[in-house]
Amino acid sequence: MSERPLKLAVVGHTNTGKTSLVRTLLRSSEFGQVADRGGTTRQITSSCLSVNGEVLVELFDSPGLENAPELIEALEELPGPRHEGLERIAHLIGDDHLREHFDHESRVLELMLEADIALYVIDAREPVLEKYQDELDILGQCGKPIVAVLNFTASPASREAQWRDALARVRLHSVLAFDAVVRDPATELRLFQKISSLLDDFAPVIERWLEHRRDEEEQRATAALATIAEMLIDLAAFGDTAAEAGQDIAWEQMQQRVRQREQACVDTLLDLYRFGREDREDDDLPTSGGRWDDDLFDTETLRHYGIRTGTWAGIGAGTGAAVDVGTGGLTLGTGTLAGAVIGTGAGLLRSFGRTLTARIRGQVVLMIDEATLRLLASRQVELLGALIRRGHASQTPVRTTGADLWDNRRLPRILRQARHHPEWSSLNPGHRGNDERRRAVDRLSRQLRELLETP
Ligand SMILES: Nc1nc2c(ncn2[C@@H]2O[C@H](COP(=O)(O)OP(=O)(O)O)[C@@H](O)[C@H]2O)c(=O)[nH]1
Ligand SMILES: [Mg+2]
Repeated sequence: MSERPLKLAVVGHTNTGKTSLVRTLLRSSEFGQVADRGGTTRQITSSCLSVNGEVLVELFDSPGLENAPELIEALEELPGPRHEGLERIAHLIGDDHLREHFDHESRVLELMLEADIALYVIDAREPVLEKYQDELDILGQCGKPIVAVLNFTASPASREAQWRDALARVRLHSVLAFDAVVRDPATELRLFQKISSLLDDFAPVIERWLEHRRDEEEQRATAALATIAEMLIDLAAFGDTAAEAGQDIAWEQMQQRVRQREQACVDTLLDLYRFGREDREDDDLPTSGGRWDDDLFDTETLRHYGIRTGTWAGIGAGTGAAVDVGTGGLTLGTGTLAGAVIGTGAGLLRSFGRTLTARIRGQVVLMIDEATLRLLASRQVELLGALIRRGHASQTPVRTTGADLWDNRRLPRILRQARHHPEWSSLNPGHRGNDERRRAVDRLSRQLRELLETP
């Protein structure tokens, strides 16, 4: 059994996705530089997979091997029997002149001698050229177990079969297709299982790491679902009162607070999944710079999500609901009426009435309508689903497919109940973070989890 961390070297040709793979394993888009052109990674850079401060795995990212054909010639010219590959490599590393000439390569070879195992990353779209076979030959001489990682296998140009065949010919049978930009827990598990099968001594270390990762993912998802549930409860229970004449301004201000509340939720989700703020511009997450391009209060946005908006007497959705406090009647005409309240207007009034000091005729209660709540829930749960599956090397935007989370069926009971509990919303003045609210958040979280898990 090994008492020290596993040293894992990531090697391969330039631009095959080595740094991307490390990012995905680390769950960090902050590691190294990823670029379309070659030679971005010039030095060996290391980082750790640790549990409670204890390092379990050391990851080493390396510069690409660029000059394998010449290197193999140089190795062959060195003195000594032909099968003594390891000695020749040690010789090359120790020779100042050769070292200087094969700068990148000798660093990689040194790393190979130090590491316990190497991941050889392949761009599967590339034909199996001789230079790659030379690379494999040299790496093979280092005497360390190697797992071949076929990247870009999702591409139509992938030549996965040819690569598998070529790898088998050099007796490399540990091969795995692993798209570095997609986070697929099952493939990641298989990768570690392969490593474990090649290194018995490190099996317990790897098992501990996998267990930690499972727990971490579970906790993260729980926290993320609670974040969404809290936002939804906050907004379902959010209400304001205004004089009828001033309701447009009041509604404008409310919309602003709703947008901010949603943005806070997006920020928390991105932080939880460690997509750094500075990366958002590049990552285009979930739209530009972590902001939704579509406005919450736009009917087009609702339509994109397949949320029916035409059910309320032809009044535009994405508006607030207005209930006349004095009469309990609904006010029409200014466009601030929405559906959810029609059925529950009287109840709403009662609950809000309690919080009102002045029951003046002509006063209205404004709330977020049901269509907007659906939209908020749908896009946050969709964002979460995308973040869970997103690799940290991903450079493309998250695309929302746009589907109402509840399929246009009724909102969950707990959200409808929240409408009558203004004290549950942290946006309302009389907010109390009581047990009832906590239970409501828990219940909604569980329901959201079911929706997240059913594809
Ligand atoms: N579509 C796709 N692009 C990838 C994948 N892995 C890496 N890339 C892209 O390929 C380029 C090179 O990746 P990088 O990690 O810098 O390669 P390295 O030179 O081997 O470290 C970057 O533009 C990455 O965004 C992948 O699995 N799928
Ligand atoms: Mg790199």
